[in-house]
Amino acid sequence: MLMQPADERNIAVEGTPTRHRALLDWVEQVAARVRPDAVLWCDGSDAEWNELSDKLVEAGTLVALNPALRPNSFYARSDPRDVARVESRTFICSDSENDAGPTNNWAEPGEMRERLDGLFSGTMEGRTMYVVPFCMGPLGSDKSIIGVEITDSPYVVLSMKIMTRMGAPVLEMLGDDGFFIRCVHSVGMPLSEGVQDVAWPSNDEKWIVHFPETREIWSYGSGYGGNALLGKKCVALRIASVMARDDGWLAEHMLILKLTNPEGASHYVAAAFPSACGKTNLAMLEPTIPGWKAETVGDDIAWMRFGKDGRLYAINPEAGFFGVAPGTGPSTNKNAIDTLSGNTIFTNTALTADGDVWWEGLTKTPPEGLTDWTGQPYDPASGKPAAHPNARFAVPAAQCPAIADEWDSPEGVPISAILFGGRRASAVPLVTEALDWDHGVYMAANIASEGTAAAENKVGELRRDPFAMLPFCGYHIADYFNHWIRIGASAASDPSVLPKLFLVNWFRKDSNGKFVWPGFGDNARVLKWIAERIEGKADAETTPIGLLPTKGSLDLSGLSLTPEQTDMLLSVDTEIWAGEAERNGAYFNSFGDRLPPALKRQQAALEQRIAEA
Ligand code: GTP
Ligand code: SPV
Ligand code: MN
Repeated sequence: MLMQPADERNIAVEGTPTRHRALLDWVEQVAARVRPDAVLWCDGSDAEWNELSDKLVEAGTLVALNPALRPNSFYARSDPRDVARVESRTFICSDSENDAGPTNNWAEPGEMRERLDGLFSGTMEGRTMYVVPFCMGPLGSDKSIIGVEITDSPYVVLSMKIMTRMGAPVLEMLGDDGFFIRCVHSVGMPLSEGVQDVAWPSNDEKWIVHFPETREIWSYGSGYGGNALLGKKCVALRIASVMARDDGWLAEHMLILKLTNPEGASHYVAAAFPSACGKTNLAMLEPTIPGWKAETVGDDIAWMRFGKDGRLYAINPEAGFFGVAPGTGPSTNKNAIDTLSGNTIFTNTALTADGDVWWEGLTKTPPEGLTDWTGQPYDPASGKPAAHPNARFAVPAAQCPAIADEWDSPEGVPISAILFGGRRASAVPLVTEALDWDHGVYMAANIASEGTAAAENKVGELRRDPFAMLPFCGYHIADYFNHWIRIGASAASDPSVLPKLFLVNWFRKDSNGKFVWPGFGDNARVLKWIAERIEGKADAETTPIGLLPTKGSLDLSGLSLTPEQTDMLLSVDTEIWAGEAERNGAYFNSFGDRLPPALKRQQAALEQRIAEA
């Protein structure tokens, strides 16, 4: 850790850990605007972690958890107004409004820069400005992308150490003139004369701003998750999706898992589900079917490029999991529970009397003497949850007992199947295989999902979330659809090994509002069918909406589903699907001429198949 007092801040080569002139100049420029008390270059060392965590415990931002129960772990309570991503405050400031498209907020870049100049002017007064070099992807991989986040939040620094490869090795990889993405973050609470700091500084005014052409991010006012850990959603999805469009690859909101059958043959599978719709859980699942094994490669983001052999290879650009705590328990996701044994930062869970964390779903009943996420003694009779529904853990990926050996392989893993899904109480079957690549793109473009606590939209309300990328695509979503169509036809791909595409839905509900499918470890049954489809071993029935498992080809042995329940999971109601198709068509029409012709053809073909059924 290298400290530079502001008054001696000659950001020359000497005294700084890099000779990268453009980086040094930029750090100096930002410092001149935000006017911190000191500038600190983070090296990512354990000593730095200890120093910062001690400081945050002293300041009351972090509670050190009971080391006998959870060593080197900490607990933070955010400001209750700063608990999730803020999509309404997230902007894509492309030069042209049309390039941001109808699903992003856009502002004129010049005007936005002026506004940011004002907001960031003096925003770090009284604070330390941390310079955090980070690498998305394995160190030394030609598939990785380097960023540098300037932040005034030590909580962000600690979280970045968990979630990314961070510090000195990254500067080394960057060299004297390497490319890096510029990320500036401030909680937006300068400690001017007389201002007393608070445990979780933030600002009611929030701006999460991306300049895709210059690959820049400016984030103001929030200290939380995807708003503040800029390597994650801002770099690895919004900016990376633009870079991927320009360079012919894919940056996606997807988990990656390795599935091995009883004979020892493996397939790698990627899956895109909207926020809080089951990626972490599927990435860590423990199959309930004998002999099958699942291992984790990534739980939230996948970058995929064609290899020389024409296969699509995926890397997980992250180094940690920033997962939803509530609902995570020994019976639903034991691997996650075991991952969290130490070195973890928890945010907005409840705190137990003996200095550990708790959330709904960890145990059946809450222990006595809980403090809830707002800091109040918890009253189970209140009907309110003790943990915020979007309470999260940040934990190193390497700690996961199910982590695959190749999780940080610089080449990535070859993908055999890509799943898309969402929360759909009705209509959508358990699993549907696409008829071909373009049909899969059509299905993914039409994903809709019931809202969750991970974002601002109403919980339970159905919203379109194409490819689970609605909040994360850094450009016009219809151009993104077209990019996917082009990837399928890419000269770099070998069509015979292009991943097969599937639509899945774990969230079908019966008339009593109960989930019909047991989910979690039993999702391995669906993965088994998918693996057997890839190998040409399992049967499928052609329906107007795609290929469904035949009765008998999906392994339901040992489950106590009634025939009606199985039927509900595995049948297609053409009347309901006529309505779905109509709504898809209306959704597509909202993109006008920008919608790729291939998707117009898919729309017409679906309508025709339903009409003929
Ligand atoms: P983000 O980190 O926001 O991107 O979320 P995620 O997609 O990783 O979701 P996660 O796996 O954390 O799951 C979110 C919620 O969905 C939790 O409450 C889980 O218990 C629940 N869930 C996950 N898988 C299943 C499933 O198969 N069936 C049911 N019924 N619920 C599930
Ligand atoms: C999501 O909302 O998809 C997350 C959490 O993974 S956050 O990092 O806050 O975006
Ligand atoms: Mn996510």
